Amino acid sequence: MSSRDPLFVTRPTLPPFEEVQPALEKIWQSRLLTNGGPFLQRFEQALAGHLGVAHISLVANATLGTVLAMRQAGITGGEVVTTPFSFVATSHAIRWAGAEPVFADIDPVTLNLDPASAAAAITPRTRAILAVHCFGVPCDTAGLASVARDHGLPLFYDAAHAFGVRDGAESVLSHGDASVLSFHATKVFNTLEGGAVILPDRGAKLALDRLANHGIEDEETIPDLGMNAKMNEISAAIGLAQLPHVSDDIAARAEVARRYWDGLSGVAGIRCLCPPARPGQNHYAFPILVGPDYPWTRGRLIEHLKADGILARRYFYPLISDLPLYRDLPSSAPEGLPVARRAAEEVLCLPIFPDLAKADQARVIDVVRDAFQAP
Ligand code: T4K
Repeated sequence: MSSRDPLFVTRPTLPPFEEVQPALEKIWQSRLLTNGGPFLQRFEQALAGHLGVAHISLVANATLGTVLAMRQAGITGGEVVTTPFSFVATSHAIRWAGAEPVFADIDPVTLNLDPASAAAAITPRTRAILAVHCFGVPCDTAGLASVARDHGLPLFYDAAHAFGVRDGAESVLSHGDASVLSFHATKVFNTLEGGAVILPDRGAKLALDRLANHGIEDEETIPDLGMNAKMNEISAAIGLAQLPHVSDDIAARAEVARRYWDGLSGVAGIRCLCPPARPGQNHYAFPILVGPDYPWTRGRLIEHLKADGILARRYFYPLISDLPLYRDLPSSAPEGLPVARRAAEEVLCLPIFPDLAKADQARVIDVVRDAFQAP
């Protein structure tokens, strides 16, 4: 990328076109475009092997995958305890599943759902907990599992950001009653649009597959209120072609993260959320928290970056609980959620993607450091 182009917060990675072309030709010849075709079958198997998990259902996107993961577990109403510090799809999925979100506060270190706050938000109407591995940083999975177990609740993970993330020796996707990955264009691994639901057993996987195909069991038997959430054959073929490249992509992201860390971790008032030395990361994002000791406000930093063509983004501001759709819920009260509120005021995601040029990245670091030179 030339330094004259706008520098986006992310850029999709695509496999070399010639590696996808033969698959596209096969799809054109076979005219099998969707509904569980051969590329989907192959991709599903290859992905399970790559991620080290046994039961995967591919879906059209993570939002539908999350709705169906909850429906598959029998959620049709009541309340679901969740984090307000996420992309709006997390709470929208709860509403589409027929339940109401109840917001609990986040942990100040991970910015993920705080188990104690989640426990305090549980009422007799609670049907589940939906946590998010925000920016690919693992949640306190042991703490959340213990809360879920104590209250007899299913625990779901929005793992949209967590492709390939490991938590110790294990895939972070092996926790809970379902984890949902996003393969949207902006993610570490993309199929243009797409997603996957990781489930604990084959029965749950088959139930989710059926829900994603209108609830159809066979031509005459349609027992469930399903929907259309199927991944198509072109997305599956792109996924298959991406898979051999994703480890190199993550390694390239790790180098970008390392350079940000070297350039910014000592800057007064700036906290880098994801120290690159932490093992098992995928470096989906490079979030910084712009604190009171930094000379500029976050807004002023954004303006300075923009003036240099750098389009950093406030993921996630506003809090979901402050959106008109959700702000009248009792758990959205302004005096609640202090940690999430502060994170939303301070967070800024800097550009990160595998082929981010060193010179472009140096510009980002320079602008952040400029605050100490400017009058
Ligand atoms: N849960 C969480 C925690 C999520 O973060 C998300 C999605 C979901 C669930 C839902 O997953 P899916 O149902 O989508 O599978 C973007 C993405 O659209 C969204 O998928 C993502 N989270 C969110 C964090 O970011 P926007 O509105 O900020 O996207 P946009 O279009 O401004 O894109 C950001 C930048 O990426 C652009 O400035 C340029 C670059 N870009 C984007 C696209 C789409 C490209 O270079 N090429 C592209 O094709 O939401």
